[in-house]
Amino acid sequence: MSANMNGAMSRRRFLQLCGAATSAAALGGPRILHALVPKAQKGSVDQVQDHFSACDMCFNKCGLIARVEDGVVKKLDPNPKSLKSRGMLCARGNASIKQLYDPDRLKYPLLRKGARGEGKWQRLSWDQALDYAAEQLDRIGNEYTRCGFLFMAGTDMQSTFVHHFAEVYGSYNVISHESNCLLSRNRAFLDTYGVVPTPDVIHSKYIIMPGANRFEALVTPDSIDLMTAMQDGCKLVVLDPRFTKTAALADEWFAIKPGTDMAFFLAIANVLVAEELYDKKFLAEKTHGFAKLRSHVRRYTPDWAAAETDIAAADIRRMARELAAAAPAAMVYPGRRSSDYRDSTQIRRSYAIVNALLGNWDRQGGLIVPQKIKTGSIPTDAPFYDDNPDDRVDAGRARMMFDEEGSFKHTRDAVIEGKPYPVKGWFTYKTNPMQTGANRNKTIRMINSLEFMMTVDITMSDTAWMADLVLPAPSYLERQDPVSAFLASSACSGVLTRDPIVPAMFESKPVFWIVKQLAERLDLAEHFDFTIEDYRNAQLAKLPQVAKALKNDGVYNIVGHSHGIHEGKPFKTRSKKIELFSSRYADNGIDPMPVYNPPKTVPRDHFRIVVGRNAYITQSASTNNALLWELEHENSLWIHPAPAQRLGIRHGDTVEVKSTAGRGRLKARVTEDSRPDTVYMDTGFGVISKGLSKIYGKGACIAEVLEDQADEISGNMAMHETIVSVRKV
Ligand SMILES: Nc1nc2c(c(=O)[nH]1)N[C@H]1C(S)=C(S)[C@@H](COP(=O)(O)OP(=O)(O)OC[C@H]3O[C@@H](n4cnc5c(=O)[nH]c(N)nc54)[C@H](O)[C@@H]3O)O[C@H]1N2
Ligand SMILES: Nc1nc2c(c(=O)[nH]1)N[C@H]1C(S)=C(S)[C@@H](COP(=O)(O)OP(=O)(O)OC[C@H]3O[C@@H](n4cnc5c(=O)[nH]c(N)nc54)[C@H](O)[C@@H]3O)O[C@H]1N2
Ligand code: SF4
Ligand SMILES: [Mo]
Repeated sequence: MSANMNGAMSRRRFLQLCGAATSAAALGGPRILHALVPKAQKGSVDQVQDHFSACDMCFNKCGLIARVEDGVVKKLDPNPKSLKSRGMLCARGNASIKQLYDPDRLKYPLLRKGARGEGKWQRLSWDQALDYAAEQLDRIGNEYTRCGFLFMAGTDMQSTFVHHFAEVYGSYNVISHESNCLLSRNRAFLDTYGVVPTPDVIHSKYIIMPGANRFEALVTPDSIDLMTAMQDGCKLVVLDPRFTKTAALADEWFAIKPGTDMAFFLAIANVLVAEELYDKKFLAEKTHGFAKLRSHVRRYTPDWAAAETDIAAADIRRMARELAAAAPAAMVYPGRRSSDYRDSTQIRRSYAIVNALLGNWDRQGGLIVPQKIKTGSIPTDAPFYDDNPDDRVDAGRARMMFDEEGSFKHTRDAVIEGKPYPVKGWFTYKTNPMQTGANRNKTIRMINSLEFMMTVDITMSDTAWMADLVLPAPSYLERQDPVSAFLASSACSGVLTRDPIVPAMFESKPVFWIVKQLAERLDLAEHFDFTIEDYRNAQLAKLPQVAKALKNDGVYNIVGHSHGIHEGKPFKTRSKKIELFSSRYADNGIDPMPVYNPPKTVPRDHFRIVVGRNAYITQSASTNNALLWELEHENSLWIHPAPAQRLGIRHGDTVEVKSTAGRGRLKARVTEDSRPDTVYMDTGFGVISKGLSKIYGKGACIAEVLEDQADEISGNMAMHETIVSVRKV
């Protein structure tokens, strides 16, 4: 458990608090749970039932079994049949019970009364709320265009219904959290391999992990497989300006200078090429542009890279040789969140290219593309609106944006500017851009330029706090979801679903119901002429074996070989090969191979601020959870002792962090766990919502301090470009 300014809790105590069987009087415990559950929902005292579900405290969907006693969810256990989660339910998963029985939950529809963000609300009935929302959707669609209404849905099995609603309503301005997360990584790997691969961690013998934190930022099964692989002799090298838990457990950790990873990997490529440490047959058969790459990387020597990265040339050379010796069961871990630099796509291209040189494609311990089950669907069509503008509102603001994803950053800019056309309405579902979109002041400006904003959430997030209409949703333990097929690893892709474990509390309603009701009010009911049950049946119509496994085991696992299965098949790229050189980039005026530009210099006593995670916070969303809050009451600023001393800052002092975007006040955590030129703070604090009673008034909001620069190719947010000053207050 991380050193924590507010007192750490032992693992034993945490688990005691999770098991509601313990007398958890300090946190309310069973008595409060019972008080929150309406009498009618409680069963008889000795009724105990176990139900399958899939955790939704983050996107991983770990399989679980929920124990319900007397109508109350008492305990969650991992579902041993869920291969993806490998028998694990993390601290956040265990804390789901406190998400369900959270006194801070939204209970009924609320309409804003005072000024935006003032926190004055009027309770509405569902009919009043839906009539009002439909009226606004209709009005904005008519006064502007249908594209004048923006839709944003986060990670969720029901987000597909929000997308469907946007389509039939007539807006193609649909965004998600993904342009704040991993789109530049996806861009880079898609443009190199034609597909985004899965790292076969469990079989790997040598992993370089740049800018990823698998032992805290959990991704199942990679996090668990990494431990297994290391027990089996896999070597782990971590590049991170912070001493993370992953760094602590690694064989080697290099506190790389932020923003210089491309220099490191170009130098690795330089050594592999110069010393001919690559699979010649593989390169000849499967890659495009090797000769060009060879001359491109000649200038990127380890000696040159050492000065850029702060990693010794001898270490770079040694690691290149070690990687090659372990290949093809060796990899540069592709990573996940890549919302970091203006050239993130090109940085990730350099990872992809080193992987290609290692010849690890479709090989055990390398990069694989496991099978995925193709579920069915209900065919739907959407009306055509001929007065709509030609393109998305953010079109053309990045060079190669994903059409279906767009960019949060560029959309927000376009809305504020009102260009190329006005967007005046916003629907958000299960996403909290006030905390997860860099530059919070800009998000507030965007919201203030709107005529209507509605938010569907389970609590009064900062985003809900700014909305005009707030609608309460059930948590995952209370709702029925469609079926979801996922890719996981060499041993465990699969399918899962969710059924209500307990009835939805308060007046909460699932977003499927909400958009269906809106569709009815907008004369679009024919496009939502189905139930979730119908939808799920259509998904599983041709997959009886999946339906059976879901019923018996709570999950369907695809097992069997997942490497060596693409042999002889062309890559889905222009050249039908792995593109070391991208002619498509060249055609778009983009460097066809990654060209290194050094990051801007950090002036003395200024710092680069970076984003990251710990194991008990999910982005912004779990800091107010009663159990997880016990582990961290407020965030603090990681700052190295040397600059801290120069600035007269001692451990525990209150400091102000300031950038061109905004500022925040929080306590200093003086620690050698961060480079002297880099500071860090957790996300999910410094909230403006008074509806988050445990954390309101605590710590600072990193989204306020982060500037909103973007990756030039994908439009992905670039959050690590921000330079801050720090002073004691
Ligand atoms: N507990 C927990 N688990 C999670 C999540 C969560 O919120 N909480 N979120 C899930 C989601 S949505 C995602 S996308 C993944 C994210 O998983 P990761 O991408 O692994 O997570 P981050 O913590 O964002 O890791 C980024 C790391 O990069 C380091 N870093 C910053 N700048 C640089 C740089 O220039 N070079 C290098 N080499 N390193 C740098 C940061 O210090 C940080 O430790 O985690 C998933 N799992
Ligand atoms: N500062 C900062 N910014 C970040 C990141 C970061 O670590 N720090 N991480 C980036 C990454 S990798 C990602 S993926 C994005 C994620 O960005 P977001 O999509 O904003 O993710 P969360 O912060 O998890 O917010 C989820 C919201 O959904 C609500 N919610 C939870 N469960 C339910 C439910 O069952 N139903 C409904 N209706 N609502 C629910 C929560 O209350 C919360 O308001 O953020 C990105 N931006
Ligand atoms: S990693 Fe933890 S929070 Fe995420 S789905 Fe799994 S158990 Fe839940
Ligand atoms: Mo993410």
